[in-house]
Amino acid sequence: MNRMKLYYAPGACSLADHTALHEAGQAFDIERVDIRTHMTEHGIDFRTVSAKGYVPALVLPDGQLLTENIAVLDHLASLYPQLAPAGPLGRSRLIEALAFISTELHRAFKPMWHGGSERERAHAAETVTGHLRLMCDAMKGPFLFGKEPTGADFYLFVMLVWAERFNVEVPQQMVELKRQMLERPAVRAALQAEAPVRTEV
Ligand SMILES: N[C@@H](CCC(=O)N[C@@H](CS)C(=O)NCC(=O)O)C(=O)O
Repeated sequence: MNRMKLYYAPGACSLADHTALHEAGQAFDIERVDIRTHMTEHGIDFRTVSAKGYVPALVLPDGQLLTENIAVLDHLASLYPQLAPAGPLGRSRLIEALAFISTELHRAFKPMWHGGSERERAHAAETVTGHLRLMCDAMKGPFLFGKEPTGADFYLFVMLVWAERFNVEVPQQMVELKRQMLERPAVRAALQAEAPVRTEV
């Protein structure tokens, strides 16, 4: 059977999907994308793979392409239930968290990645810290939903790596979540495959 194949860029949000694939424990393929030139490591124009031109993009075993972190991480949770919280509302809670991370937290970093003014970057940093505090208030354990991380925690981890990179204030619970993440073999494997990515605590 064909394997899934993830198109990723080092340290980008696709690190969440990459980590989830490692947590799932099934073999998969990866291909690096340079998001400035849109060329892949095999010399293919990535826009011929995904017209959106951004990562993550996951090619499924039947050849279909799945994009958007929310959809990719939810699909992986449908295949590997350990990537979602348990219980009847588990998948809905996962999507709720993924949507918040994608549309509020991830989006808030835009001025930092895309040359915002000092004022815009300061405002963005405050927004990120505020969103992280909100998430802390709802945390059910060391990870968002308890003792074990889900796909949402892997996405959150990427946001925490970015927060570190841009010197954004992070609540202590989130510092601890990031530290625990860095001990997980799946996180280490994804980071090693994507190296170099700065992750200092
Ligand atoms: N809506 C997309 C956004 C993905 C996204 O922002 N990807 C960034 C990396 S974190 C990217 O590939 N940017 C390159 C570009 O937009 O050309 C999702 O949630 O998956």
